[in-house]
Formats: sequence, structure tokens, C-alpha cells
Amino acid sequence: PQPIRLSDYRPFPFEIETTHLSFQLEPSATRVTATLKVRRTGADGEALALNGERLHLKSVAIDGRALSADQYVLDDERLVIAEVPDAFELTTEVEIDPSANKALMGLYMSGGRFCTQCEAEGFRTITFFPDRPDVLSRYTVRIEADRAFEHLLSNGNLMEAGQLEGGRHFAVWNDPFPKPAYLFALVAGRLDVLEDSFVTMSGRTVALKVFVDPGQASRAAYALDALKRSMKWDEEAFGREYDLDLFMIVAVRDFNFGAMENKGLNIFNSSLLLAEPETATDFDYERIESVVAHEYFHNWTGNRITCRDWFQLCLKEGLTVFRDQSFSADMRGAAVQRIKDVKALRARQFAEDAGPLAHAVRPSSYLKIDNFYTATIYEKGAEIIRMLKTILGADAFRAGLDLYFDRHDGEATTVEAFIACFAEASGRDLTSFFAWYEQAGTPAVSLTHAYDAAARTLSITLTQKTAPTSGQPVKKALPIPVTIGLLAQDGRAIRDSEVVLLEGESLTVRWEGVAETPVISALRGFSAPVTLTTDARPADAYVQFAADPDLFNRWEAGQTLARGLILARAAGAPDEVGEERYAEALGRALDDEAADPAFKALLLALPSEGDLALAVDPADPAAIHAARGLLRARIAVHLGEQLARIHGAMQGDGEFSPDAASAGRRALRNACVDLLSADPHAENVQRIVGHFEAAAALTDAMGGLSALLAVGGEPCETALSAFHAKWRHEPLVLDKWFSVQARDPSEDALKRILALTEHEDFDAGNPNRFRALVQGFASANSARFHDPSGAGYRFLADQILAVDGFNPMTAARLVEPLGSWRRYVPALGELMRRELERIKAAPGLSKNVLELASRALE
Ligand code: DPP
Ligand code: ZN
Repeated sequence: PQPIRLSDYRPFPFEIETTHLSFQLEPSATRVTATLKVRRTGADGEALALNGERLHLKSVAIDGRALSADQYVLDDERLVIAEVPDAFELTTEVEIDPSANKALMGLYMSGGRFCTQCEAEGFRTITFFPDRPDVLSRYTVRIEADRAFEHLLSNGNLMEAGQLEGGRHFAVWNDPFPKPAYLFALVAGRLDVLEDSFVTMSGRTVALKVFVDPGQASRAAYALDALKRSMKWDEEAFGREYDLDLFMIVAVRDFNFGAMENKGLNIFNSSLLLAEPETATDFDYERIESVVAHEYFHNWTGNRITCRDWFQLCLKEGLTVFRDQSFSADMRGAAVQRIKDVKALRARQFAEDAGPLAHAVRPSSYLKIDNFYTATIYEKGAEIIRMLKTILGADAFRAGLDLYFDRHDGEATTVEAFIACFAEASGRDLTSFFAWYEQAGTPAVSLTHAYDAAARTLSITLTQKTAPTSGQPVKKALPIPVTIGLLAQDGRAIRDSEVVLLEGESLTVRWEGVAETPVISALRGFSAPVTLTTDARPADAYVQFAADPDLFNRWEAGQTLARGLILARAAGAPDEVGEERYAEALGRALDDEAADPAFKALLLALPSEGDLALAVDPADPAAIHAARGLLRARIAVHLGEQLARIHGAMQGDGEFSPDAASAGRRALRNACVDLLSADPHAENVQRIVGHFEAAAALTDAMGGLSALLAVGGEPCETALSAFHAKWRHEPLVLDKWFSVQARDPSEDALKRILALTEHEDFDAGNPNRFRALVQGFASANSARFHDPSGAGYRFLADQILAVDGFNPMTAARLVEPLGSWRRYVPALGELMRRELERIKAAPGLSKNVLELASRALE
């Protein structure tokens, strides 16, 4: 297959002023008639080429005259009409089979309902159309179906609805805002609806409707509340108001993405919408809040202003993630939110950036755009916006964004046009900043310092280097904002935070009037997505761990200490004294009355095995697993009584509340239980069993279950069966039963996981269930995935190939864990590589998996 390149971009030579779609819905034979009002905007004589895949063409007509087969060319991907007038009406009629659509792209059935997913290129499996984001059109949609499909929904406003003969009914929708095809949506089926309304800042009333499976409306209350808070927040923080009179969300069980921002009709994976205390964890509540916000925020950053081509994906995704992260920080506390965001960035994006699948935030070529919905585009994309704000300051940043909304509303545009708005509004040259979009890889920044006590001067030298990545052997220096403050040896702050902008390869700053030997607190708030090494002594990290007023760096100091200890032990040089000292410092941090429980819960979690693997070359997962386990056990023994005491003190919420403070208490008691499982004597096991059995909220039940899997044996098996018996009819909860076992660290876990693929409740056709088991295993069970026999790799490859047969997008997302083969000890790396070769050679492989497996082997 031929790659698509950014440099080949050409505007579409026609404009589609209006698009009228008419659907005759039938599960296995749906008729779609499309009437497009077309006008030539490009050169005379250019052919009209429309995308279309898996469509049975019934007829095609221009201005009402049917074309004969010799007047167009039809292949698997396109309908080309060589000779067309300058302005005309094109009508096509096609038949499609939603019930056979297991790829979950385009129009498909989920739970007996019709639903759609068009981003990125699903619309072309619904009708012939220029399926590219720079073709904006005004849509009218008529839906006709059997009355059993009670609600008939599409984008925009409902214009008309009524009953028809033969038990059928219809609805007509009109969306006044021109939009690209990827934002089209249609839903039809029996649903319950939860309704509310929101009055916008200019006083318009917007009707809000959340549609869910019958009987589940009460579970949508939290999402609806999050929606209203998002609408309000976007008005206050960014001056953005909602534009239609109706905003709808529909939850579906079978969905490739988390959710989708279709204009006026968001469609959500039910796992990111439905929540009640018994069936959703605090993490689910957090995710629901942030994803509801994310999709809503897309209305301005993505829908009103969209992407010219898919290379610009970060234009809407990076910016919208930045916006949802800012919202969550306001809702839940900035420091805790920042730590969680950075943990996720390191786990997913840093790993991606360190392997052969590394790519720029704005890539320059692809085979399948579906493969670029990555942590790099999303999370690193958001980090770039965050740095822009840090460098320009909040006011200039806001002025630049206002200019962007003003200037580009209603357009499909580029990252260049976006950055130009900030350059203009701030008067700064952002040319070198643009390299953040074009250069892959995580910059390594090192900091050295010299303190002259007599002269009271401190000089700090920052140096940067980015290792080569595939296709980019030579790297430029990037502008990196490094926020730095100083502490005294006793933890007092002696100099406030200041942003130092490292622009070239290296920079030395000199600070006068530093009266005592400082502890340097650098990269505060994780001011740039880089790895930082410094010449600080471990003693400095202890000062920061106890007292850094920047809570991100206080947490980071603990992580740095733990990482050092674990890696030393993994390398065969354990520092037992250091380990004791660390456990003691952790104990003191837990006693800090001023720190909030959510923060303490984060302090208690050691760096993940994946995070640790990134810090050594080559990584030996077994040694890391053992060393990390030993440090956990040491902490559990050292702080056993304190952990038990805190666990007891954090009980009793009274009535459940999903708010941040209550969630923080639950997080802390579950972090205690998690650590206690590392020292499984009878009393601890009893405490964990008690925790599990008494759990009223799902967060506690899952915390207990996970700890029991670490303990193993009979209490674990009893809990697993009890949990299954209780929740077997609740798909979202049962997903978690699969995923907790996928993360089982015990020696024979793979046996259990293989058996689960045969379980009557396992269904590879449902992305949530499939990912719970397979992705849970490959990305969160490092020790078992990297089993020396290679059985873990084989299992993953088998699963990728099985699912690729019908859902390439979901299959492709699982390739990344094998892609890191070069970073592991050679014996493992070779086994990983062989599985990639086996995947690549498989007959009938999708473009999606082929692209990633090939790149992973380069
Ligand atoms: N629905 C996905 C998201 O919001 C893709 N746009 O990120
Ligand atoms: Zn998005």
C-alpha cells in the first residue's frame, strides 16, 4: 500500500454546499440515498472522485438523469465521474449491511440499535462522499425505520417527525453548521432518556438529553452533571458558548473509541458515561467527567474549527486534551491532577516515543490514519499547548486563542495557522517552537550547578539532547521551559519559581544573592515533556520529598528516590540503608496533616514496572519486578502499623459522594491495602478480605480484589467467584473482573488468562471486554507479559491476529507493547521480534496492523 503524505495535500476541487441523506434503516439491508449540491471550485475538467468502501451502488444520477456504467469508474475505494458540469446535483443510492459490520466503523448495530462512528474515515462506508475533513457541508438527514427503533436521532435540530404506514416512522434533522463528514452521526433504537437544560451566558436555553439502555437513566446523572459543569466552565475559562438549541449524548456498549464529538450528538462508549457507586470506580467517575468535558469542548476546538487534513489531528486533539485537563484541574485540584496526567503521559507517550513507533505530534505520512490516535498526538499534543501557555504567559495565551477562534471559525485549518495566532497576539517569534510539532522523541535535559558560597552566586547549566528516532536521525534543539525554584537544606523556600527558557543546546543562568547552599527544585509542575537528570545528591531529594512547596516535585522526588533504589537492586547492588530511609521518609509524609489524602495515595504508589523499564537499557522485566516487589515488601513491613491505622481512619464516608475529597479518602485506603498485600501475614490478609467484603463502593471492591490477587490462594479464588456471581449481568463491572485478572502478577497467571479467553462471558467482538483482558495483560502485567518462555508475546500476537479479521482498528492498538522489543534484554527482544514477524507475514492482514508491525520492525 502507498502512504499518504502531508506534502501531497491538494484542496478538493469541488464544494458540497448541501448534503441531503435519506436512510431506510434495515439491520441487514439499509438503503442510503445521498443528494449533494456540488459546485466546481478547482480547475476546469477535473473529475469528481468520491470515497466509498463496502457500498453496493444501486444508482447514480446527475441533475436527475441516471448515469450508465460507462459514465463512471467504480473500484473498491472510489467512485470517479470524469465529466461533470460546473454546478449540479448528484444523487447516489447505495445499500449497506450494518448487522455485518463488526469493524464498528460507519453504520453498525450495537445492542440491537443502529449507531455510527465516522471519524476518521467511516463515512465512506455509509455513502459516496469526499470523506476528508476539509469538505464542509450543511446536512439534512431523513431517517425512516420500523417503529421498534423508537428514537431516530441525527445532528442538529429536529425539523419533522411522524408515523408512516406498515409500522414505520420517520424523523428529519437539520444541522445549520457546515461540518466535515467525520462529524456525522445517526442513532436509532429503543433508549431511555435523561433530560435537563442549560442556560448559556447569553441567556439561550439549551435542551440536554442523555440516551441510554432502557432502565439505566439514573446511571447517566453524573455525566449530565459533568456536562453542565463543562458548559459553564468553557464560558468562564475561554468565553465559549454552545451554539445549537439541543445537545444530545448517546451511550453504546460496542465502541472503538472512548467517545465521539459528533455535532450536537455525541456518542459515548457506555464505560465512559454510566456511573453509580456500586458499578463505577472513582477512576471511572474521573474519566467520565473529563471525557464528557473533552467531547463537549470539541464543539469549538474541532467542530467549529476543524482540521484541514488528518495530519493536523493534534490541532483539535492536543488542544482539547489541554482544555479537559485544565477543567479537571479546576474540578479536582491542580497538583493531584497534574501528577495523574504526567503518570499517564510517561506510561503511554514516553514509551511510544522511546520505540520504533515514535512519531511527530504532527506526522508527515501514514498508511491508516486510525493508527495515529495515539498518546503522542493527544497527550504530547496537550503538553505543547501547556508549554505555549507557560512561555507566553496566561494573558498572551488567551489573546492568541481568542484570535484563533475569531479568525478561523467555520474553517478547516492547520497547526501553522494556529501557532501564527499566538505569534501575532504575543508579538513573539514562534518559529523554533514549531519544531515541537515536527520532531519525535523525548528530549533528555540535564542540569548541573555550581554554588559559590562566598559570592552567593548559583549558576545552573541546562543541556538538552534528543536521541534519533526512526526517519529523524538528526534532532534540533527545542525551546524548553524549565520552571525552577530554590529551597534551603531545611526545606524553607528561598527563591520562588521562575521559568528558564532553554533555547539552544545549552544554557547557563546565574543567580545572585543566594545566601545558603540551595536545593534546586527544577521542572516544577513538569513544565516540559522531557526527562530530567540532575547532579543533585539523594539528600536533596529527601529535602524536596519532605518540603517542596511544588507538590508535583514533592511527589517526583519520592519517585526519583524509589526509582534509584529499585534499579540499584535490579542491577544487583541493593542499598538496604537507603531503602529503610525511604520507607521512613514515606512514613513521615503520610503523617503530614496538611497533605490531602489523594496526594498521599499518589506518594504510596511506586513507579510502575513500565516506567522503570524506560529508565534502563536494556530492561530486564523479571529483575525489575523482583526488585520493585522487595521494596514494596520492605515498606509494608516498615510501615505496617501505620498503614493499618490509616486504612482504619479512612473508612466511613457516610453517603457516597464522587467528589474529589471523598475519592481521595478512598484512594488512600486502597493504596494502604495495596501495600499491605506485599506483606501477606494472616492479620493483613484478614484486613484485605474484610476490606473486600465490606466494600460498598466499587473502588473498594476493586482495590480489595486486586490486593487479593497479589496474595493469591483460597481467599483470592473465593473473592473472584463471589464477584463474578454478583456482577455477571453487569457488563461494565464484569469488564473489570476480566481486567483485574489480566493484571494478576502470580507465576501461573497466563494459564488463568488463556482460560478466560474461553470463558462464556468473554467476547472479542466487544472492544471493552477484549481490551480489559488483552490490553490489561500486555500493558499492565509486565512480569507475565515478558515471561521468558515467550508465551505472553505469543498470546498477544494470537489475539491481534484473531481480532484483526474483523476489527483492524482495535487489533492495531495492541501492537505497541511488542514494538518496544529493542529496549529489552536480547533474549526477550528476539522473541518479541519473532512475534512481530509472524504478525507481519499473516495472510489477509489489515493495513492498520501491517503499518504498525512493519514500522515496529524497522
Ligand atoms: N472521539 C475521539 C476524541 O474525542 C476522536 N475525536 O478524541
Ligand atoms: Zn478528542
